[in-house]
Amino acid sequence: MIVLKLGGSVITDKERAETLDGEALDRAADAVAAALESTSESLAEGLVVVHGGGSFGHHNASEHGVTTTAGTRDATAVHDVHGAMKTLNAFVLSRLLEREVPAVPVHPFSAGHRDGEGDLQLPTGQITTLLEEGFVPALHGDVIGHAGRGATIVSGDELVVELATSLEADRVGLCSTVPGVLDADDAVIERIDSYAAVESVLGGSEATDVTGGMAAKVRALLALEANASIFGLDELGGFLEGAEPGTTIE
Ligand code: IP8
Repeated sequence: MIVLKLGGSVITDKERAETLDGEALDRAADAVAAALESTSESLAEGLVVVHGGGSFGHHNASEHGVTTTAGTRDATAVHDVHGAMKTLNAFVLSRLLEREVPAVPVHPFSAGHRDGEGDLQLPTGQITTLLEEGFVPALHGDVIGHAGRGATIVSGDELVVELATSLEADRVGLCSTVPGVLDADDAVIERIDSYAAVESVLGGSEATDVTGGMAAKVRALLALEANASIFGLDELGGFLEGAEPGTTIE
């Protein structure tokens, strides 16, 4: 099965709070619908969609001072962040449903938590059941209960890594605003099999913040069993049909 992340910056207008990039979301939904219709082999065991926040969720989180590590015990803050992400999730679901993609919501806030070590605990029984029953579960970056800290943020990238591991994904795709991981000359690096090989272009080892940029993504994806691809929206259809566009992280 495939775990696909739609980057928040791809499907929203990052310049304006809580504004969708409707055209980009339509293109993404078209690609997903077409790939499911073509009964592509790599989708035979199903598809899980995860999306980020973009102009939804992030500004609410920063207004309330909530990050992946700084928690809140203010219920209003939780409602604000979760509410914004549910609004975006509803947009994503409706665009998929319009194209007869059987997408259904799974909200991380209600599905998981962080333990006292800060590690994400995300039971996946409901997701595997939904997959087996032919649905396309759609998760999103969210606020989540955090033992000892109230509630913190879980990013879409973190969910992708967790789901790819627990669901034993065959392939992982990150649809991004860039066509892949870029080298110093802005050319797409086709394959990455070790962090050391790309450290000079991606930055030093401090760059481990889970929501922070390409360096953190690459490090997390290198740790996965499955190959992961980072590519732009133009390549989403190809990826879902089995191609390895953009950068492949082995
Ligand atoms: O955009 C975080 O998800 P991301 C969403 O994947 C928030 O980092 C801030 C609730």
